[in-house]
Amino acid sequence: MDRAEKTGLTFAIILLLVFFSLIVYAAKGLKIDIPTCVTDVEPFQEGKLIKHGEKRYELHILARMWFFDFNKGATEIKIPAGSTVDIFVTSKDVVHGVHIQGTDFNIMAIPGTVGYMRVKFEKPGVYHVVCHEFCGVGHHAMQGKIIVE
Ligand SMILES: [Cu+2]
Repeated sequence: MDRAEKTGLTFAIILLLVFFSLIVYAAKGLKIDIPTCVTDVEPFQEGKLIKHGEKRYELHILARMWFFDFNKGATEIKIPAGSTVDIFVTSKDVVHGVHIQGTDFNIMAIPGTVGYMRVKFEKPGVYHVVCHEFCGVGHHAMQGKIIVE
């Protein structure tokens, strides 16, 4: 190994350590949440909004051709500002995507699996939910609303 190789290798290792430190900093320091696929929750067949307490909710979004079922067939829900919502996502038929505009929530809805992410809705307003995976002729109309009051 000559000097140039050693320098290159050292530089590459330092760069890896810097990148790894930045990932740890983003996760722990900035508390950036990464969406996950959960394995201990069975895929559900119906959308459901469950209230667990003051400003604490659990939302099961069922994506299907071609709408989002947020709560027993409803395509929009209302929650108070400042609510923390544990959001689970699955699909009844084909692959869909669920993006809640104005948040970091952006998860694929895959049949047979459940995606999860926690979102805190601080600001009042209408949060539009759109499908971001082409899922057929009704894809463009696939949308819902989360109304934060
Ligand atoms: Cu779609």
